[in-house]
Amino acid sequence: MRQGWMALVAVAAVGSVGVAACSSGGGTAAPTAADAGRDGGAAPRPEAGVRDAGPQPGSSCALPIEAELGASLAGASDADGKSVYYSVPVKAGDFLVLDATTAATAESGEEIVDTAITVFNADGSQMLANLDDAFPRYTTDAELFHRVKADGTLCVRVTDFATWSGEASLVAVDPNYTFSVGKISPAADVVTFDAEPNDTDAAPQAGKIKAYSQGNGGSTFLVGVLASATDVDTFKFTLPTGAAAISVEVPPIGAPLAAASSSYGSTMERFTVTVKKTDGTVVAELAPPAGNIAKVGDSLSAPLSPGEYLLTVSRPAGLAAGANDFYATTVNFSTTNTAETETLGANTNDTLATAQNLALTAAAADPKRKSGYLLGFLPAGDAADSFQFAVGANDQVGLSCGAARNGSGLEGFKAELFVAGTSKQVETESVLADLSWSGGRGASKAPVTATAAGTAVLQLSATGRSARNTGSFYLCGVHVVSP
Ligand SMILES: [Ca+2]
Ligand SMILES: [Ca+2]
Ligand SMILES: [Ca+2]
Ligand SMILES: [Ca+2]
Repeated sequence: MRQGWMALVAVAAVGSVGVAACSSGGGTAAPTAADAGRDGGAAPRPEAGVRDAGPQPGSSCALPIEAELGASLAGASDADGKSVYYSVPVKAGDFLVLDATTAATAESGEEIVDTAITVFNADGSQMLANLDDAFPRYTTDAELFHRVKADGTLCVRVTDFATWSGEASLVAVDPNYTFSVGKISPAADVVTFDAEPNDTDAAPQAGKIKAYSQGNGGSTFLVGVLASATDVDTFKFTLPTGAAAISVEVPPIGAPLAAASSSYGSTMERFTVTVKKTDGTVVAELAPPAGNIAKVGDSLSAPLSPGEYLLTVSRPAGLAAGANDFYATTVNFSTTNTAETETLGANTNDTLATAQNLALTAAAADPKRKSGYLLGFLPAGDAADSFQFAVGANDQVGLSCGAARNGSGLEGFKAELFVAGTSKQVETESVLADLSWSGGRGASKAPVTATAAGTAVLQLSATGRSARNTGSFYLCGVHVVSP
């Protein structure tokens, strides 16, 4: 669940960080000496107070619109390829949230500008952070988190996605956005802010959970810095009543800084996240693959029983400490998929003949698309789990399954689809890519087409279990699309 800029910068009550209703920024910045000569050499400057075709405030890092921390400023990508530049005074250690929000919803399309944000040093010569959409992606709006390395001024560019990615851009029907920049407040009720010492399981930092406004569970926005080569940050949470799972996003906090690539600008490419019981038993862990840190799954997602848990953020194995190893992520405590009916040790769904029925529900927007979601466990001794559902002739069966990629200790997790008793497709989960059978981007295999109406069975199994990570869970979504 998205926390929102205001919630992240606001302290609980009176004395909150001032969020300027109307900033002094727009239109008041004067041309600086630094940009003299850039706009036509010897041409005379316009008279003070006269605006002509010369550079407008916001047109470059040399001529930015001033934005104080806490400011929200109206802007627009109202010319093809237009970017607007803002200057922001900052201090070392400031943890910033930068938003460019629009009227976009999860359903809206290209009629509303798709915003993107890039953070530079003051003169624009060095990129410090770069981002298209938020992580996870809710809409096309940009939401970027960045920890400031040194006192000074940042230059922040807001532009549209096409310009950001180096493509030709056309003005959207609604080109308007609000650019906001603020300091994340450790006192905000949605924020759990790294406060040392929190290095041991014996003395963790208490994490905050803000209850959802609807439904069971809650969330926190977790931010911190691994300040030394040995720093780890451990937080303690109690699973909220009615919640049954934890999810921790693993955004591209430190992806290489480059055009058309999203990165918060941390010197740590990704982080390892470990969930333990308070007795030290690891129940879930998502650790970036050695040598392929950026290929880690994009979130840990694990079922939990009621109780207290320790969540540790640490530096991926083999990664040297950097100068600004910060992290920023959303942690959700929520409900999860319907669990298999097999109880541990009963092994009632191990074969095709004993497959459990999987209920598929038609999508409200598209009755030809039906989906079912499941949570299962493959503890030692459980040979396989099987789930059956009906398919029609020429139905396409896609799926998205995760075990180790979601933080489970299962190894060699395998998905195999049978139609009318015949194996049609099989795939073993790789630690480097999601197991996803679809026609979409990032698919590991294409969907399976049923040649005739019949019963399909999805069978899941594993070849091994981690000695460290006791999680034996997996999650699957099954999607059947009729012609
Ligand atoms: Ca720390
Ligand atoms: Ca620590
Ligand atoms: Ca099972
Ligand atoms: Ca089973």
